[in-house]
Amino acid sequence: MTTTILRPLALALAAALSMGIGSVAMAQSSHGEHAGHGGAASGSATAEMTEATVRKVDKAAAKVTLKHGAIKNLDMPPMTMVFGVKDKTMLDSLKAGDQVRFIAASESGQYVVTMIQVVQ
Ligand SMILES: [Cu+2]
Repeated sequence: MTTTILRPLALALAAALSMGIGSVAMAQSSHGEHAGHGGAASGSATAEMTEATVRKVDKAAAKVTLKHGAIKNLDMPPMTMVFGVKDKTMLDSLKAGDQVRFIAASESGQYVVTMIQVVQ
């Protein structure tokens, strides 16, 4: 009686353990890769996307304040800062508090968001 209950339990536990460890590692590596693949699919050598939280949107000045993670292509650590945007209409769908992914570039001494999307 006890063995029929315990054996499946032990198997399930072992499976859950190995799956748990496996999925944690996968979640971490696939996270960054997903963002990169999504953006890089069409234009091969494009920069990786960076996650950020929108702090402020200034449509009149075509600027957006982002609390961003490390931006690899700009060699920039995580911080909150103001970016210009390539196109003002990029700000239409953004509001303070939004979680976003974006790509920024340095253009004539200014940091400019070239691509941004809200993360659902
Ligand atoms: Cu920055």
